Amino acid sequence: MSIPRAPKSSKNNRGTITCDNTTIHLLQANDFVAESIRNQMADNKVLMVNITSSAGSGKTTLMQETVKRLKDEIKMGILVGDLETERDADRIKEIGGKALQIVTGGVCHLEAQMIWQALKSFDVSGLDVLFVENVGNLVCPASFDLGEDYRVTLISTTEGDDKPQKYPKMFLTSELMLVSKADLLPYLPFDVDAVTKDARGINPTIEVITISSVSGIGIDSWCNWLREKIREKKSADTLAV
Ligand SMILES: Nc1nc2c(ncn2[C@@H]2O[C@H](COP(=O)(O)OP(=O)(O)OP(=O)(O)O)[C@@H](O)[C@H]2O)c(=O)[nH]1
Ligand SMILES: [Mg+2]
Repeated sequence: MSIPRAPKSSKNNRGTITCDNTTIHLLQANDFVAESIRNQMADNKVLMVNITSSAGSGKTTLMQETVKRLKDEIKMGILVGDLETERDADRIKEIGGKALQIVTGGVCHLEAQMIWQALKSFDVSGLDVLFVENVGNLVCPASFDLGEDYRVTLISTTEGDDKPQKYPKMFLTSELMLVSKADLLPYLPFDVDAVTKDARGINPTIEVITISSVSGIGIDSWCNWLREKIREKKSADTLAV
């Protein structure tokens, strides 16, 4: 008896984007919804931060650490995207965070309409910041505006310091690069200065903070970055009124 083989093509009917023209139309539709989300966040004075990285770079662990440190000071909500399972949202909820999982059913990135749908059952009023943990992948999430104020990309010491040049769009479209798992630097051939130079060669204004959710290196700087952006968002909204 022959064992059924998994389909190799990604041209299936689940929303995967492979055709050039379709991609252009889809991105236009995405941007339209993203703008509506941006307006909703402005109305609610909520800072929105899209967290991206390769799979396993430490996004959820950073979210857990951020909740632990700031939950008494900053009101946070976290939408988490994954192809399957509720595991990341469960990890955040276990330590008292407000989280909702978006299961994409095989789609390798979050799209604005997924956020729009999630927001129907996730109340953002009263929040200071809405984080979106994107699907772990440095390629397609770079093309989808979710309506965020800032895009923050993690690059972990375990994945190699060559990623900015290999996946330039993600670093071009991010305002902050977090070099994660810095506790492992003594054991790995990872050059923070070189990765910073490469990222700034692509995006001269990208900010860089080196962090470890395990040892706590740089987490104060990350929290201060967040505090500053929340403050700026609230005062910008006030000025606009
Ligand atoms: N040494 C070390 N390990 C870490 C650090 N942060 C996360 N990890 C580990 O890295 C692994 C992946 O961490 P996650 O936080 O699940 O990564 P993620 O980016 O959310 O993964 P996906 O959602 O699957 O893309 C886990 O085993 C974590 O314990 C860190 O700062 N240092
Ligand atoms: Mg995760």
